[in-house]
Parts: sequence; C-alpha cells; structure tokens
Amino acid sequence: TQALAAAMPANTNKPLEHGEANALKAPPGLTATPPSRLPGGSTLSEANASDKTGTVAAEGVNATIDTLDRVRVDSSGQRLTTNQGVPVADNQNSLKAGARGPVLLEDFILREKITHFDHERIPERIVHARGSGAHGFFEAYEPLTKYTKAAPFQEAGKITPVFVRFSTVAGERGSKDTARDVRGFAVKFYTDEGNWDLVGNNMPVFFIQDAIKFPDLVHAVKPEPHHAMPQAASAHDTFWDFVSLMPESTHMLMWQMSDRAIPRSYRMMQGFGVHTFRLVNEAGESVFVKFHWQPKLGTHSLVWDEAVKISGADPDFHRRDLWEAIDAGEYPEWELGLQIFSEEQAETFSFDILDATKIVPEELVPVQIVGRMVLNRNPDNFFAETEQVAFCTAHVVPGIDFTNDPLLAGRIHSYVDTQISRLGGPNFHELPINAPIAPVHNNQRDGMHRQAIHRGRVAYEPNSLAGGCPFQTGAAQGFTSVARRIDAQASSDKVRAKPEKFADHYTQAKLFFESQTPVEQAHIAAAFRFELSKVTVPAVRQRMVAGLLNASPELAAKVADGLGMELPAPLPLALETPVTPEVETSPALSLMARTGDGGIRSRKIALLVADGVDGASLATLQAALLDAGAVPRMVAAKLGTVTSADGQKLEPDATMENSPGFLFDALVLPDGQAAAEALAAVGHTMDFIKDQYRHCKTILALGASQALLGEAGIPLTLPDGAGDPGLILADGADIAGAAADFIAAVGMHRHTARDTDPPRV
Ligand code: HDD
Repeated sequence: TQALAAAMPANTNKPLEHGEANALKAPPGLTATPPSRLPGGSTLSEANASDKTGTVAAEGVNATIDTLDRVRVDSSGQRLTTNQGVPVADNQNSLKAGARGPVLLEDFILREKITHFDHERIPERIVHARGSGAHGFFEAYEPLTKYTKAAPFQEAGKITPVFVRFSTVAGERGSKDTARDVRGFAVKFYTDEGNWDLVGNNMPVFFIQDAIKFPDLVHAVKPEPHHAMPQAASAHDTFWDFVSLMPESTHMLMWQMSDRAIPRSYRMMQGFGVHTFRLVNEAGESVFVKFHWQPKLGTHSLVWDEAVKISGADPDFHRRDLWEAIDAGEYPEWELGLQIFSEEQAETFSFDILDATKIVPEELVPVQIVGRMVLNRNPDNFFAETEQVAFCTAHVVPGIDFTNDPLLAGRIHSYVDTQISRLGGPNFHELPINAPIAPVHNNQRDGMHRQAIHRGRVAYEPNSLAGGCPFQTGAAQGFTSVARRIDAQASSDKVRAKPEKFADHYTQAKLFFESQTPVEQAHIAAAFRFELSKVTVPAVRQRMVAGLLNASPELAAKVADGLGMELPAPLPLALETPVTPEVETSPALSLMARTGDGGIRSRKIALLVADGVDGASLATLQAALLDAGAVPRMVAAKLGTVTSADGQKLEPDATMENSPGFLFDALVLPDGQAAAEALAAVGHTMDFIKDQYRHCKTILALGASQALLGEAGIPLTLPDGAGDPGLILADGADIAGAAADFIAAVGMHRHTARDTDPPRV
C-alpha cells in the first residue's frame, strides 16, 4: 500500500467519484497506476528525470516530488520525540513537585513544546493572504527559440515543474474564498536555469499605474483601520473614496465589478501576467510579450447572491474545489498564450504598453498558444508549501526580461523585501518549496536560518584560492539585461512624471463594458450599485458615478438609478484630445468568449432523496452523471439510510442543512410519490430549489417530484413567456433521454434568460 501511495499523485479512494473512466488501472505488481496525462502515455517522471536529484524516477513516480523527499516527514510507526530527538515517555503530564505541587522549570519537554507552539505563526502576506496552492508541470508545445532562450520554451514537449498559488487580495488569511475580489494567479517555474515566477492575477489590468500608489490602494481596500471592518470586501467608504479620486482605476473597476471577481472555481478562471514583459533570444534580440493562461474548463463565474451565500456555508469553497479535483485525479489544466509584438508595433498603439491599466486588444495582437500547465498534486503540508512559498517578480531567468512599466519596477523591489519580514530573513530561498531545481552557488553567506553548509575558506570573487569558482558565466550563458535606450521617446532627465498616454483613463474602461453581453453588463451595473450602496458618504458615490459617466453614460445612468440619485456632471478629463481607439469592442473580453467544451466534468450535482424515492431511475441518472465526469451527491433532510420504493438502502452523502442548494451546480429531483411528499414537508427543500432557480442553474424534475417546483413557486416559463431550457421536466418513461437533456443543459452552466433584477423567485 505504501509503494502504491507513493506512486499515486491522486487519492486511490477517490476515483469513482469522477466516473469509472477515471478509475486507476493496475500496473505490474501493484493494484493501480497513477493516471497518465502526458503525450505518449508516459508519466511525468518517466519522460523527465529529476534534474535536482540527477536520477531517473521509477516508473509511475512524479520526479518533481523527489526534490522534496529529503524534508518529508511521515511519523507512522515512529516514537514521539522532542525536537532534539529525545524519546518522550509521557506527553500528558507536566513535571511537578508532587502530584498537586507546582510545575518545575526543569521540565524542558513542556517548555520546548509550549515555546514552539507560541511561535507557530508567521506574519500573513500583506496582500493575497488567503490562498491555495498545488504542484504541477508546464509543457511547451513548440520551441520558441526564435523569440526567447528561456529554458521552459526550448523544445516541444519539454516539461518544467511548477508550483501555483491562487489567492484573494484583500481578505485576511482566514477570510472567505468567494469575496468580490481580484484573484492572484502566481506560478513558480522551477526551470533548469533557475526559478521564474510569473506573479499574475485573473484580470489583465491593475488599479494604478505606478507602484508609489500601491500602499495607498491597499490601505484603502483593507478593513478600515479604526474598527477593522469590513473583512474581505471592497464595499466600503475608504476603497471607493480612493478609487473615485483615482480615474486610472476605472478600467480595473469594470473588471472587478464584473463576474470575473467571483469565479466559480480557480480551475475556471484566466490568468494574466498583466505587465508587458520582454522575451529575449540567444542573439540578444527582444520582443514585447503579454502572458495569458486559458483554463481548459472554460471561464465560469458565480452570481453575486450565490457568492454571498456560499461564503457563509463554505468559506473554503475554492480551496475545497481545487483540493478535491486534484485529489480525485481531475487535474486542472490551462494553456499558456502569448501576445508577442515588436517595439515598432507598440509605438503605433493608441495606448502605452508600459501602462498596467491597459490591455493589448486581441484584435491588434492575437494570442498564440505555446504550451499547457497541469496541476496534478496537492501539497503535503499547507504551511510548509502554500504558506511559505515566496513569489517574487524579480525572479526571472535568461530569456525573460522586464519593461519600464513603473508598476513593475516597484514590484521587483517589493516581493523580495516582503519575504524578508514574512519569512524571517534573507535565506527564504532555502525553504524547500522555494529552492530552485537548478543548483545554487555563490558567495552569499550566513543570515537567519541558513541551512547550506558551505565548505572551504573562500566566500569572495575574484579568488584564486578556490580556482576562481564559482565563476561568472558571461553573456552566452548567464542572465543579461536587454540593452535598450532608457526612454525610447527621448527625454532622459530625472522627472517625477508620466507619459501622456497614461492620462487616458476611460477609453479601455468603455471598451471593456461595450464588449460584454447584456447579462454581464447588467451584473456590472448591479455590482456597482451594491458596492456603492454600502458607501455611507454620498459625495463619494456621486464622484464615482461622475467618473463612470466618462466611460459609459448608460452604465452611469443605471447605477445612479439603482442608488436613487441624480446624475452628476462628469468628472473633468485629464486629456484634452480624445483618444481614437483601434477597436470599439473586443469579444474576447466577455466571459462568454471561452465557456469550455460544454462538458460537465467535476460539476457537483445534488440529487434530493427521501424514503420512497424511485431507486431504478435514480441509479440510471447517477450512472449517466458519473459517466459524464460529474460528481453526483445524494442529499437528504438528515443523514442515515434512505429506503427507496423498491427497498434499496441508500446512504446520503450530505444533508440540506450542511450542504445547501447553492453549493451545487445543478439539481435533480428524482421520481417517487412518497419521497416528493416527504421533501415537500421540509422548508430546506424549498430554499434548495429556489436558490438553484434564482442562480439560473439546471433543474431536472422527474415524475412525482415536479409538484415540488410548484410548491417552491418556480415559474415554468421565462419572463418573455418562452420555455425555460434550464428546467427539464420528464416522466419516468425515458430516463436515459432525460439524463442526456439534463447533462446538455448543465453544460450550458447557467440559463441567464431567467436572470431578472430583482429576481422573480
Ligand atoms: Fe502584488 C503579493 C499579484 C501589484 C506587492 N501580488 C502578490 C500575489 C500576487 C500578486 C498573485 C500573491 C503571491 C502569492 O501567492 O504568494 N501584485 C500582483 C499583480 C500586480 C501586483 C498582478 C499588478 C500588476 N504587488 C503589486 C504592487 C506591489 C505589490 C504594485 C508593491 C509595490 N504583492 C506585493 C507584496 C506581496 C504581493 C507586498 C504580498 C505577499 C507577497 O508579495 O509575497 O510584495
């Protein structure tokens, strides 16, 4: 069993949750093998020996795990010891002078245990405190040597191990996952030329253009300092006061008020490097690049009412989703896309590519897919890996370089700096999760928590006593910065200033809003209304709406109406001559542009059961859902055996109390007269059905259970009188047909034609 466990990235107990197709197959000598996800059927390790250990991994073993083996601890079958390895005889009683006497100072076992406990916490991240991580790999599709010498892109099929951490920004470490917020999307590539950290977000722009404003932005959005409220929310005075005075935030606010700020899953959101970076090839030639991560499952979001409710019922919603998917072998995958363009091209753009509040529309520079990233292993220990991982934008490798984006410049300083206080000193690169796969040799020495034991007497360079080692590689191998004029547009005086195009604050905010579908636009307006309704100072609301007028009069009017206020005069513009944008709309900016393949893999589906449920049709449905890769869950009024009409004993997975309806992607109300009557008598059933309906999810009602829809007050037609494609009513005759209709409808994610403001149910 141990050999099997070591060989398995996925949990052997889980595969059936995701259908027989995913069940693990038996290798020679073992009862199962890990799922094979690499081309040609090999596992990661067989295709790629671990560079760090220098050994080829045994068949079925993930090479990226090996590097951490030296620090993994498994205490099964071991005796309890102190930190000095001294066996402990009694871990229940402190050492006392007599059974009722005082505890003795001599009790080093007690003191060591309590002292360690007293120091268990480290400072949480100043932003992005709440997050979840996973291991995986990046695989290049094609060599990109024409553009870059960066190690991950040198050959087709080349595998680079990665560790990824997703996060919210504003909330503290224990805050909820489903807050309206930007999501961090940080990727550490352990390349064979050193670590490269792509520290991005799930939105391609940012609130501010210059890092000097970052502490102010963060102070404004974090809980207000006098009473430390609200937690994990931007809906409060100080945030809106700041952004309403900061017109450059308008574009980012559009993204943050869109449904992208409440993703359905970390697995279903895009990632962006945000800044323009450079790719540099062997010849030292460079091009500009923007990084995009595209989720294989498509982009999907929650709706606001759902996000609010989930935060109460399961504050770990996204963490659990990521963990369970990987645990079950349902590995999330993203493709890496690049927008590559030249400096000459950039100079023709109506916006400045050094401005992090601007995107490069895909109509101008298409996104070119160059590889994929798969997350296939959960951490062993949250603290050691997810909490101690230290991402730094300064971590780049030969072939990747910075641009003069002034926001990026501040970040290059901030990340290394913050780790020094967060992780307690300058040796955080030695923590196992941060240590590169590439060997580290230099003359940096000592400092808090140093682990390497450097040999010899030489810690300087140049030296002759150590034969000149470690030696500089020279430009052919080592990192060199691209030689470019400091400012391509001439002036090199020292100035505290910004380029003129930075003063266009509204053109791309408008572009984003105009590129959304009507439902997305309605959600943006509702989000502004909700957030601003939480603002207690009317002048702040007014200023914000006055700013929105410059981006979209239609949106501003809707928001003003929602807030019951008169439309103010627009804010004055910083630019005298309006910018003529290259495009008026960009369909790629809508969440609907990439909804995935319509499949329902890993979607959680509730089947409400009670005594008297029709067992045969329930089993058929369950099998069909498993087959489609979904996660069906039997939910009942309480735990304990449920007996079907034909006498089968069923064990519900969850209760309506512990797992309310909004935690599921879709609902099945199975057949069975007695079951429908029993469910009708429970108030939770009505909430369950109403939430599913209000959140525009698919509901299948079979036979007798159709009556439950009426009792919950569910309209059977859409507001315009048409049939609702998300409501599937079927009799018991054709269960397979009903299952197929249901699966197709769940694949549509939501039935937004049902979406009204205010909601009908
Ligand atoms: Fe930042 C963390 C992303 C602007 C300073 N940032 C942090 C994380 C992500 C981002 C994903 C969490 C990393 C993890 O999971 O450990 N930050 C961004 C993006 C930005 C951005 C996409 C704009 C394009 N950040 C930004 C600026 C500054 C910082 C302008 C400072 C000048 N960010 C930090 C930090 C953090 C951080 C204080 C907190 C914890 C950490 O770094 O490790 O240094």
